[in-house]
Amino acid sequence: MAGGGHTNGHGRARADVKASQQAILAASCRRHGVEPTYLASLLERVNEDGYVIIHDLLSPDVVQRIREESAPFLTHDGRNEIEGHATRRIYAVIEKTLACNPIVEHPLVLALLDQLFLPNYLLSQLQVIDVMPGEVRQPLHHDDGFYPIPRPRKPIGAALIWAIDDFTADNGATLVYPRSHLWGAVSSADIDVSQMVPAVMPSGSAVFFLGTTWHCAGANKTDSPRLAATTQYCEPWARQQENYSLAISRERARLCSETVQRLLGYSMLFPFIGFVNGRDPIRLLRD
Ligand SMILES: O=C(O)CCC(=O)C(=O)O
Repeated sequence: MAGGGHTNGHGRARADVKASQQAILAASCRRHGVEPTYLASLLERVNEDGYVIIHDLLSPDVVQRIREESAPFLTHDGRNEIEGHATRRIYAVIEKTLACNPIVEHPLVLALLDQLFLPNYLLSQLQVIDVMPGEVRQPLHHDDGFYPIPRPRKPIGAALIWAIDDFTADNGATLVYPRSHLWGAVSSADIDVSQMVPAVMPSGSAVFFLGTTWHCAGANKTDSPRLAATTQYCEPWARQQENYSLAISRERARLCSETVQRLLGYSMLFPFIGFVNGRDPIRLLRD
């Protein structure tokens, strides 16, 4: 009897978790205007493979604005292998241009993130990345590897690489290792790069992957640069990689939507993380 009761208790708990996940998905789809079965199919791919490629996310206008407004800042090659000695990057992007804001707060991305992280998850990084001709493959990594919490575990963040140029197998398309989000601790030297999949996709698409998914930028063997942007997000209890309270001025943050403001850090994980003077920091932008 006791055993049966225990089993039923577990069954009920599982059913409650599933019902609550479905409620979160339905509410998030309503809020962001996303079709629930489409979102569920993307989420299934992410949970299975650790990543999904999503086509047709950006209009040509948004792509063109990112390209034009980034160009003046793409002047310096990287300082190490991870930045890429033949790769140019823009940090603190929002201080320089608002052209990338539509990708930071893309409704489909927010709907996906709502399923993975606690409310008021944060933007951890926003970069524009231009992989120049001749660049070699970036070292393999997973994006939440700098949080000192052993694997296997749930991801602490998730990222997208947005194709501004078409991504091809030859021009440096991001390489992703399917199902590597499930791995425990491994050394990058033991990973078989030949099993990695290039995120081949047209301009305006993005590859979405978990912070636990191993990946890297591919080598650019062509004569043209490969322009991309990346948005990375983290749980609201984790420290953001870019220190936005110092990198983005309050005047600049005031030019952003409330969604982007909250993603930058003008938000709280209620009741105790992120407050300013005991209150929600979004008030700082309204005073
Ligand atoms: O540019 C890419 O395709 C990947 C970049 C990346 O993973 C990184 O810089 O951490």
